[in-house]
Amino acid sequence: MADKSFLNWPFFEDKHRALSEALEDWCAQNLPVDHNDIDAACKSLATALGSAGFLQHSGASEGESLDVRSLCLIRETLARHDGLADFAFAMQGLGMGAVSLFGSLEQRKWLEKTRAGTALSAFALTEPASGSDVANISCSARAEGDEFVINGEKTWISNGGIADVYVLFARSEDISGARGLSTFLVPADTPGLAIAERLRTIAPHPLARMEFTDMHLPAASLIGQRGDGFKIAMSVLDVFRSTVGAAALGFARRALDETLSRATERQLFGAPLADLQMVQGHIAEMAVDIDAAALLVYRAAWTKDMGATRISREAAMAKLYATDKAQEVIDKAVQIHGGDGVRTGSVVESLYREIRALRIYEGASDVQKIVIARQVLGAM
Ligand code: COS
Repeated sequence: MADKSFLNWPFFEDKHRALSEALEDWCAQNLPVDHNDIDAACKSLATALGSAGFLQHSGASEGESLDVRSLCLIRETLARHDGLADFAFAMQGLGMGAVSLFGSLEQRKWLEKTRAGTALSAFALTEPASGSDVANISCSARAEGDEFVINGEKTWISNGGIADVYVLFARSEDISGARGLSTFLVPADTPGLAIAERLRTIAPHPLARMEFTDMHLPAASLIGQRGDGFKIAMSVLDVFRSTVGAAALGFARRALDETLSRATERQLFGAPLADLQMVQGHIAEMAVDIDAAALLVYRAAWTKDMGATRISREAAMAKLYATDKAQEVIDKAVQIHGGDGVRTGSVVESLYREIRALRIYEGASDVQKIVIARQVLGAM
């Protein structure tokens, strides 16, 4: 059973402890799911999380704000039980993040569906030539009368191919750099939108490369102001990067739980593994890394929930530290499991594959360092 003592930290309120308990019960009854057909699994996970009410936390209606501590707690808990469940929840939040933060009343109608689990959403930002360098986006949104005409490509789009609605970032202004981008809400059945390729990864999730050819969008598709696309993307990432750290934390906690069982049950040299000081050293380091990551994740979430407008530094620190340390924690778990640690289908083997992408998506570790350094230098 994972350590829950962190819930007594001053970052949390009773509603968070109640949420954690309810979700833990739900996970015990519903997870893990079969991963054979990941599209079907993600759809049914969204339906199940929606009907159980947990997806309500993935978005915010007009006048509400996202509770980042709840987002993080849910991701951490789901990730501890099943990475695909975490993914299904996370995408409803990230996909609709721009609508939660900046959407019009009409656009927010989609939120009712994504929060109920009856529609799936996706965040279409990355392009073949601009993953880390968002200001370099080249997908174009040409204004034509009261419409925008979209041409270009997006890649590594999570939920690509199964989403019902996409939030798309494209260049609407005739200027290069961050100020030329805008954000659009695009139903998946819009003519001109095509799923060009499904992408396979070491920990399979629904992912696609998409092409847009003369796709006409009404002006009402614009989320926020024209030219504000870069800032909208960064504001969404400020919220959701902490939650990536939370998912990493969930994976790391699971790796420690598995290690504790292994170390107490497995006999070596006539005694449990846990009697060996070198194993104890690993366990101590894993526990410290997990607590330090949790402090950074929930510090970032709490700071945002207390009303901070920008938490770039806190969110980047949380994501960088939690994902990098989770990788180390899981690697130690694999080592302590010996051959069973690399046996296909074992829990730690799947965690080992699952954690890797978190150090890349929503801003690679290297990008988080750039964000942190700029904030620290800027504060001088
Ligand atoms: N919230 C609001 N505004 C922000 C912001 C934030 N978090 N971050 C930057 N901005 C604003 C800046 O204040 C600046 O505004 P002004 O032009 O008014 O001064 C503008 O946006 C441009 O910012 P900056 O100069 O920092 O842009 P850069 O192109 O240098 O940004 C990084 C570089 C690397 C920080 C950025 O491109 C980034 O985060 N990349 C990673 C993206 C990512 O996560 N990709 C994965 C795809 S999603 S799976």
